[in-house]
Amino acid sequence: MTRELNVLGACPLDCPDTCSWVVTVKDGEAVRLRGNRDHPYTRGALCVKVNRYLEHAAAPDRILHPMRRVGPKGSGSFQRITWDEALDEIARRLTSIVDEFGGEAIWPYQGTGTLGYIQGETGQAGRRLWNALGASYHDLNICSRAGNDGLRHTNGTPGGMDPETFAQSKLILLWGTNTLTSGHHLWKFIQDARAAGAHVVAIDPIRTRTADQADEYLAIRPGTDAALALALMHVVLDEGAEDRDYLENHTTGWEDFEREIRKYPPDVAAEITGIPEKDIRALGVRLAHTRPTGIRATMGIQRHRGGGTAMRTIASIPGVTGDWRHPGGGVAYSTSAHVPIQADTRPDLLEKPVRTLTMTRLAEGLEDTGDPVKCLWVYAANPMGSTSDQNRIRKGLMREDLFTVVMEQFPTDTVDYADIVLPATMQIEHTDLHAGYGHMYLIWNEPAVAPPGECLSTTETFRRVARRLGLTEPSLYDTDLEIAAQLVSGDHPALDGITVDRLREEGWVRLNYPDPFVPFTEGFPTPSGKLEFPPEGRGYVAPFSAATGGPYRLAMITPAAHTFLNTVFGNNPELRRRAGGPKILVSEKDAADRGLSDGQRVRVFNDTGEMAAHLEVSDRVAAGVVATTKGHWPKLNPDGANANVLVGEHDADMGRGAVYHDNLVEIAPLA
Ligand SMILES: Nc1nc2c(c(=O)[nH]1)N[C@H]1C(S)=C(S)[C@@H](COP(=O)(O)OP(=O)(O)OC[C@H]3O[C@@H](n4cnc5c(=O)[nH]c(N)nc54)[C@H](O)[C@@H]3O)O[C@H]1N2
Ligand SMILES: Nc1nc2c(c(=O)[nH]1)N[C@H]1C(S)=C(S)[C@@H](COP(=O)(O)OP(=O)(O)OC[C@H]3O[C@@H](n4cnc5c(=O)[nH]c(N)nc54)[C@H](O)[C@@H]3O)O[C@H]1N2
Ligand code: SF4
Ligand SMILES: [Mo]
Repeated sequence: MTRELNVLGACPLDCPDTCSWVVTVKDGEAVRLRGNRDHPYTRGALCVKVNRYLEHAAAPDRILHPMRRVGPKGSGSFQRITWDEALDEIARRLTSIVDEFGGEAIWPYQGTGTLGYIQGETGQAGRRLWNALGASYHDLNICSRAGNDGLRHTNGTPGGMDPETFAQSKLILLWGTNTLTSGHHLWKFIQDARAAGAHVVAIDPIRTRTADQADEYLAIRPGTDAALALALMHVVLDEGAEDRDYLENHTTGWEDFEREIRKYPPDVAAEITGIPEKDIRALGVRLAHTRPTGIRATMGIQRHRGGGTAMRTIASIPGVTGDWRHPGGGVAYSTSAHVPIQADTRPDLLEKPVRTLTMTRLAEGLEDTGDPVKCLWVYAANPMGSTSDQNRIRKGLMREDLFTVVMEQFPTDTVDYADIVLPATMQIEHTDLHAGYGHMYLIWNEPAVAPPGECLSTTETFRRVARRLGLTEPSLYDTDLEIAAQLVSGDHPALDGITVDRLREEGWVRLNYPDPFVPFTEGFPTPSGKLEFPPEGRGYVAPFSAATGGPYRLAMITPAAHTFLNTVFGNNPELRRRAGGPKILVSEKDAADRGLSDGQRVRVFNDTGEMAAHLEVSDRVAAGVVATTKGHWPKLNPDGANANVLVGEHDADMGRGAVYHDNLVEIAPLA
């Protein structure tokens, strides 16, 4: 008799919704995957991508064995080797690099392939080993850092609204966020709000599928959101609708900031943002008189030169309107900061302080000859597909003296440059603990099936590397369940009663916060304990794309693709088919000005690089703006490039965030 077994798990991907999922296992095989109907945020649905996760885990191109490169770097020619051979070579190379150049010559380049606390990003998996070796720190700033820092200036934390409380909002601003693509579970709460009369506004340079569903759409010029925010607050003041009591008792810096707001009346903001003055005024009036207003602003907004400032200024709005008083009011960027879990990465194992290398600056880091990186250890990352300035990264990865190890599930572009490839488990095959960055739950991931081939989890791989290096520090050998217990052992009240046993039993647990959760009722975690407005002169930073007079005149944005999750699923045949190859959306005017027509093959180019794409003439973008998406695998495109070939390695104003949506390009027919 065969029996079906349902195993509860979590989607590991870098998506705010962190779904609770149910894997049905029959005869040791995962036969069905669905969203958990009992979970209040997942509500039974996964998404168009992860519905294919089991197919993906069983895909014929899955990496199942350790491999050693045999061809030149970049060729993708490998020979299968045993784990013993791989570990021997790794131990030999790491030891000689540490002896000759010091531990800091190792760059542990961890990405967002999994957000797990045990295997992934949130727990900085592997960092204990790196500390024991004295490796450089890796600043994982690629995704949301500029916005986090901007919010920290204003609120003392990136944490804000519980997204579930949008159900209680009366005005919802979907600001630089494509909800139906990049975290669609929020939509049900928005629908609940709408059923109760809420008005929904999308603010985006692209008329996205989310904008199509909104009550109102404002086409904003990329990178100019702070100017819009200031003008909206200007109208709130014109209406005399500012919350005087809130300003007085819960904020600091108002006098200064009020002067800043006065510099951005709607007509000035209209010039900057490209949004008609009357629309800015109308939304300002609506904002002035609608409580609670909930602002969903996510990471798209901060992938610009002024990205940190944009979030800092947008976060000032509820300080003026007093929206933080109400459930359904305020700003929701990420809930991560509400999760009181801190992995113990054992910094005490470092013999001396070490440098920090910055994820968004990989090209530069590989070029630096002063204190060179000699080992690049890539895990859960695909920098050849996802990181800025692809051409220079490629050059860096070609360096013969660079020892590159890649732990991967699939033969990505980055794998092609590895000296040693280590086969990695997928989520149904390993243990992990997750929290969403768009909800307030912890979710347990119990392994459902045995790993295929010789795949190992991140933790097990690092345990084996440590053993082969002869390291004796006991904490390097903690089991996954021991790590899990450490993670939830904190004494923060939000963890009261949450144990590993309970997580394994129930699959998910809401953090112990009041429900509905209204943050900042007890003050803000800023130095003053109050919401801190930006100083005068610091309300708005113009984007790189506002520069005029140069040879490149089109502002290019490259947001999330509907069918990929970053570069994950970029090799799935059906999702690739649905996405089509790289496309570039261009307004009718810009196409006509360049003599280009719909469907034509074009080259998109600037001084950083060049990418081939299909041109789509579209009324979804305004003149001066062009849009493509992230996620395509460069090597699966005929020209071996994706949009990051056009993204310069420039810093946003805060946290050295990447400027994926702030590059100027030109377009010409493909010869
Ligand atoms: N399907 C899918 N879902 C994903 C991802 C994916 O690749 N695919 N990626 C995941 C990851 S890693 C993250 S970090 C999250 C974040 O995802 P989001 O926060 O949604 O980030 P983006 O997709 O970069 O941009 C969101 C929207 O912002 C718009 N935008 C760009 N520039 C500006 C601007 O200057 N102003 C305004 N107002 N809007 C602007 C874009 O056009 C886009 O519609 O999504 C996650 N979810
Ligand atoms: N043009 C453009 N580029 C962007 C963005 C953009 O908006 N525009 N967004 C940026 C953002 S928000 C982010 S977060 C980054 C993401 O950039 P990265 O962190 O590099 O993420 P991915 O490209 O998805 O690559 C993750 C890899 O990890 C692998 N993986 C998944 N799970 C595991 C695991 O458990 N173990 C191991 N060893 N490997 C695993 C997957 O197979 C995949 O190849 O991309 C950025 N790149
Ligand atoms: S990618 Fe997001 S929406 Fe899709 S299953 Fe994972 S957490 Fe859910
Ligand atoms: Mo991200």
